[in-house]
Amino acid sequence: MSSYSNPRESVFNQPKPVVTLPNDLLDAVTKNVEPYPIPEGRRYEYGTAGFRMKANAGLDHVIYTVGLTAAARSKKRNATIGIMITASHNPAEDNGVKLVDPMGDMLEQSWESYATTLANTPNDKLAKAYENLVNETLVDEIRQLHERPAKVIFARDTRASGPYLVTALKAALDAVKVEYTDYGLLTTPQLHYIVRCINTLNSPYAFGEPTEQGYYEKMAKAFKTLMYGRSIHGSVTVDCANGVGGPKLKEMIKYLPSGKEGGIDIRIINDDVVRPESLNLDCGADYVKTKQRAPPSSNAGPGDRCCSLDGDADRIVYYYTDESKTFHLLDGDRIATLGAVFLADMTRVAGIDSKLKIGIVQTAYANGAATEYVEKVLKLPVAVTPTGVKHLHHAAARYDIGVYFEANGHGTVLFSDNAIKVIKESEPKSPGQKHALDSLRACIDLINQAVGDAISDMLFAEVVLAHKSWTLENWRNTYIDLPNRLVRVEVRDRSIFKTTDAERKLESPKGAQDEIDKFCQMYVKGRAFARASGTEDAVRVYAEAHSKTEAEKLAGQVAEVVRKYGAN
Ligand code: 16G
Ligand code: MG
Repeated sequence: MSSYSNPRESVFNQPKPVVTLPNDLLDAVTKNVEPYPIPEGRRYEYGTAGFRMKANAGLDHVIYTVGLTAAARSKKRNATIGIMITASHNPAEDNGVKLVDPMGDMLEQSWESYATTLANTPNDKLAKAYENLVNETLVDEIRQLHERPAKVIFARDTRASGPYLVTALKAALDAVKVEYTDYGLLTTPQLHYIVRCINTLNSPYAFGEPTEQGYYEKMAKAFKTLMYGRSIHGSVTVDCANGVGGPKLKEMIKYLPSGKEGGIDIRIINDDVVRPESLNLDCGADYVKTKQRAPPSSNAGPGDRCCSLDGDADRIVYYYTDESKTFHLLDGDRIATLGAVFLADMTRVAGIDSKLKIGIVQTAYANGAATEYVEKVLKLPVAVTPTGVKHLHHAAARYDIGVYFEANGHGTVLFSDNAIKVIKESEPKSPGQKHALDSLRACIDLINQAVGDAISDMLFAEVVLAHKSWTLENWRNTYIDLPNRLVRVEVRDRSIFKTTDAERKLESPKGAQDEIDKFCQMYVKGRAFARASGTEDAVRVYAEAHSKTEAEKLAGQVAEVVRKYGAN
C-alpha cells in the first residue's frame, strides 16, 4: 500500500469530534433552571406559532430552554437571533414564545425539533441536552462553532406574565454567557424588523436603523412619499385588541402627517393596556374574523372605515357596517388583492412590468372568488401553500414581487433583489413614470418585508384606497366572496388526518377524500377541505359554495366524514 494519503480523506475518515462544554457552564445551566421545573406529564411542541400555552403551565421552563436554543442558533448562524414573548390573539392568561432568524424570518424548520427536544427535557438532564445540541449542530470535522460568541435580542407583548417569563429567559442566557438586549415592549413585527436591521447593518442589504424609532422613521418617510398626489378620505378607526399595538400605533402617529397635513387621521379604540385581562377580549382581529362582527366597543357609523389588529399586531382585517347594519369583512384575501392591484398598476405605469413577475400566495382558506379574481381579472399567478406564515413567505420569495396573505390577515409583500434593483435603477421618462417609480421605491420601505405587520399593512392599504379613491364598499365590490363556513371537529387523534396538495386533499385516512369529493360535486362552486389544526387539538373543516345554505350543508357533511373516520 502506498504511504500517500489524501489529506481530505483523512479528515473525513476521522470520527466526529465530541466537544465537552466547561463544567462551570454546564453547572450554571443546571443551577439557573432550578426555579423552572417541567410540570409532570406535560409535552411541548414548537408549532406554527412557536410554543403557546397557559402562562402557568410550565412556560417558564419552556422559555428557559428557548434561551439555550437561541444561543446555539446564534452561534450557528454567526448572527443575532430574536426571541418574541407573546401569545398573539390568545386569551390574556396564555403566553408563548417564538424564535426569529437573522433575516427577521421565522425559525428554520429543522431547528423546530431542537427547540422541542430541549423544551421537553427535565431540569436534571438539561445541561447534557444542551451539550448534545452543541455537538449535533455546531461541531463537525472542520469547525467548532460553539466557540463563537452568541447574541440574542428579545421583546414581549403586554401580557401580565411577560416580565416573569423574561426573568426565566435571562437566567438561561446568563448561564450560557450570551450577550443580550432586552427591547421591552414591542409588537412582533417590530422585533422582526430590528433583528433584520442588526444583521444587515453596513451591508448592501441594510434594512434600517435597528431601533424602535428607526422603525417609525423609515415607515413615516415612505408613507409621506406615497401620499404625494393622493389623499385619504375620512378617518380610519383602529381596534388595537387592548394589546401592544395600541401604544405602538400611538407612537407611530407622532411621526405621521395628519389628515390636514395631507396624511392620515387615525382613531384608536381598544388601547387599554392597563388592565391586561382586557387583551383580545371581545375585540381584535381574531374576534372580528371568527365572529364576523365588529367589536361591541366600536362606535363607528355606517360605511366608516374600520380595522382590527391582533394582540401582537402582526395581523389586520378591515370591515365596515352598511346603512342597513350589515357587517362586511375585508380580510387577508382582500388586502392581498388590493396590494397586488396597486403594485401591478404602478409597475405598468412605470414601464417595468415586463421585467417583474408579480404573484400572489394564498392558502386553501382563500375564498374561491378571490382566487378567481386574481387569476381572471388581475391576470396574476396564484400559488397555494399549507397554512402557516413560513410556507407563504417562502413561496412569495419566488416572485419578483410576491404578495402573500392568509385569510386571517397575516401577510406582507416581498420584493426580490432583482425587483429592488429594477425599481431603484429605472430612469423615468415622464412625470407619470417618475411618480410611479417613487411610489414603488417608497413601498419597499413602507412594507415590512421581514414579516406580516399590521401597522405597516394598514398604512399600505390606506395608501392604495387613497390612490383608487375607494371606499371600503368600492373595495368590497371588486368581487363578491362565495359564502363559506368553518367548522371545528374534535376527534380522538387528529394526527391520522394527513393532507397533500397544500392541504386541499386528505391522503389519509384512506377513502375520506373520495367522500368529501362526492359531497363537493353536489353543489354549485362547492369546495371543501379538512386539515388537522397545528395549534389546537382539532380538525378544521372549510367549505364554500354558491349559496350560504349550500356552504353550510357542505361543511356539515364534510365534518360528518371527519367524525366518522376520526372515530376509527
Ligand atoms: C398559527 C400561524 C398562522 C396560522 C394559524 C393556523 C404563524 C406565525 N402563525 O397561528 O399563520 O394561520 O397558526 O392555526 O405562522 P391552525 O393550524 O390551528 O388552523
Ligand atoms: Mg399575531
